[in-house]
Amino acid sequence: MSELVKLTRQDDIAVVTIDNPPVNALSPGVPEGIVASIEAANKDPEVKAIVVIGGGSTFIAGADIREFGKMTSGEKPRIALTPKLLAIEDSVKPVVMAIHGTAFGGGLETAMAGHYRVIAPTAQVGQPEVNLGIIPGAAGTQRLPRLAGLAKAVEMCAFGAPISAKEAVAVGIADRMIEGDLLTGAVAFAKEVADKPAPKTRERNEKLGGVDPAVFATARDTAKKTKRGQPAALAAIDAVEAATKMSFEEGCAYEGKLFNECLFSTASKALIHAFFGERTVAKIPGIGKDTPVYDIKSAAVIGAGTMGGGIAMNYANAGIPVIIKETAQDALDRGMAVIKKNYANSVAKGRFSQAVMDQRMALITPQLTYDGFEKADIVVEAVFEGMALKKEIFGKLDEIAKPSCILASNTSTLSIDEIASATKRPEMVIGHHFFSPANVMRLLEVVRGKVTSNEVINTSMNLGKKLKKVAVLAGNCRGFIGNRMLHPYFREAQFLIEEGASVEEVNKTLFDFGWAMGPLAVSDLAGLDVGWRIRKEFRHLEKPGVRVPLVADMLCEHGRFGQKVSCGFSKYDENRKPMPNPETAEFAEQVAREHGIERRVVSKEEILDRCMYALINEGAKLLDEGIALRSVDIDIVYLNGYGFPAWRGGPMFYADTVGLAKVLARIEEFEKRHGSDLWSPAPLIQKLVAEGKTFGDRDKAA
Ligand code: T1G
Repeated sequence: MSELVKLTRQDDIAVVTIDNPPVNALSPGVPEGIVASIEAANKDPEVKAIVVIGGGSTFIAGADIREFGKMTSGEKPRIALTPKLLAIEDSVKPVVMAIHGTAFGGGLETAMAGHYRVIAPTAQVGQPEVNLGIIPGAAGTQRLPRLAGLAKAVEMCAFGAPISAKEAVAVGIADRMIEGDLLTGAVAFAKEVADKPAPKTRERNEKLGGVDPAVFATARDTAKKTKRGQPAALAAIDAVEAATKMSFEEGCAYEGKLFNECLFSTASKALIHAFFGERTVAKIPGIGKDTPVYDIKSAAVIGAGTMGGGIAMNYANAGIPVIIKETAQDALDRGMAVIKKNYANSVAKGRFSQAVMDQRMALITPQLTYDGFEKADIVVEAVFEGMALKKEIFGKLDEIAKPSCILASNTSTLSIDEIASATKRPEMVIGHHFFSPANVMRLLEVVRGKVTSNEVINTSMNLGKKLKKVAVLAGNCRGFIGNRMLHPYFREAQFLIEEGASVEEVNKTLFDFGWAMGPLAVSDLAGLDVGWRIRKEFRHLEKPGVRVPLVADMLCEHGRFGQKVSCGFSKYDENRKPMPNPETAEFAEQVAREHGIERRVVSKEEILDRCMYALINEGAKLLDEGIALRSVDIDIVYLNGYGFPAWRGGPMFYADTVGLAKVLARIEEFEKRHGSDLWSPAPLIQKLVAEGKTFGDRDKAA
């Protein structure tokens, strides 16, 4: 019997316990151990029925995702799970699957191969494979519709969201909810069914008939809109639909074919990179589980503007009482009104109840004074992007906050070290850069200053998880990781319109690539005046004689600040639908005329490469400087903060898929044409190309 699966007995019930921490993944040895245990139980005359349960905090969370890389690299052949699940289903003695925590992917498929399923009230079940760019590969698309019906199966397999225990019972996946101890309840249930026939899910076809074909058509339309660039969602719909047309065996073979096609797709490799990336970024070299963390039980936010309000909501959502301070009553009222409206929208959409909203609102204390700040475990400053104001505030906090209070700034560009210099405790100062809307966007850029302590960094990374954010550690430089890389990306987008591309061509090219929005559309949404103000603040840092984009400044000088005034690079109608803005084209032609820039037809390929390679090149410089720890950190920043398509894996992963040699050659071409002040290749790219390595290889070696 494998170490990963244990077989015990409770009276005449065999208990098979999976013990493969942390999530009981179906690693090699686990499926084999389950089948061997069930076979042994069937041979034991004293055994009447069998319970399968997960050890630790969860049932099976799926196949072992780490094995996929070995399969796609040819290191290991794919070991099909389906035959093992058939062996479970063919058990003569009834098999009861006892589910707690999560039964995801291969975990739910294993549960459905059992004859009965009982479930703990807080458990979740799901087929989240599409989030990894694949589809269920162990008959999930064939057994799930037989238990839950076709519509529910399509929804779960094509869109990947888990369902609650209550819903699992309601739709027929689970047979009973077990309140109290799950094993006790499962053994009692097994005794009840011991003498009953063991119903095989694969033979339960009653829910496969009479389905409205619109179920599949509607799902395909939704998938085309919401799962752009991700073929797995459509493949999952095809596989579930096959259950209505093919036998179980034929359906499984068809599912297997689609599974393989998806598994070897770049989209799947990218999404699996993102899955593990989100876990890797939490690991900071030199800061381990033994590094102390401060206990954050209360918070205070300075500024009730768009960012301050969203940040306060994150704390309230996590159950942490939070003060929100403003300088004027009207500003405070406006901020609180936005918070209230945001919560009311969530209640209206059924995300949570009015009672939950009231609880969260009650945790937010609006005020105009610093009263209570002396008790706060963390203060987050979210005021206007001006160094003088921030230093004044941190100087004040230095006087009133308790010694163990973490002093965080939500600045998106300013130096954390300079802000910290306004205090006598710079080791307690750190950047907590949230992304707008802060209560929605998952990314939290945690910016360490030169002397920020490991305890403060570790606390911030853990706090990120508590606030349901993906925290990524960045070094202190202008724009940290995300905004620093965005600068050359936006620069090239603007240069391209000066050289002859239209705003629409630039936006569409990057949108088609997969970005949520094109660069000039993002600038219009964020407000051109934000960048204009920062450019004016840093004008003195610009190197004389080096080309800078000029159209945005001209638009701002004419008050064309973007969507908020219905006019920026593009014009916007009352429904915010973009239309060409002739002024932008005029300003671009004027800039070209005045600066001797040749106007020409610019290819889609050049638009994409100029924008993407500018981003990637800057990313490589960040890695060289240690501002970003790993290339995957950069990828996770862009996937969770900048609308970069997850199925492309992130800018650095994308560069590896293109091939660094090709990327370098193109950068060198641009350097020749546009000069090394703008396009000097990052030494890291040159080094990796010389060594025949990738960014991924560098991460593995880190
Ligand atoms: N395989 C391998 N490692 C896994 C894993 C998995 N399925 N799930 C989690 N881990 C690792 C993770 O990398 C981390 O490692 C640690 O476990 C804790 O995870 C045949 C083909 C279950 C909700 O997609 O959604 O089945 O960083 O930090 O926040 O049809 O993990 O500590 O080294 O996320 O408590 C389908 C994936 C697979 C579920 C727990 N299953 N996992 O969340 O912990 S495909 C999934 C999760 C499949 C079949 C197909 C979450 C979780 P480390 P964690 P958590």
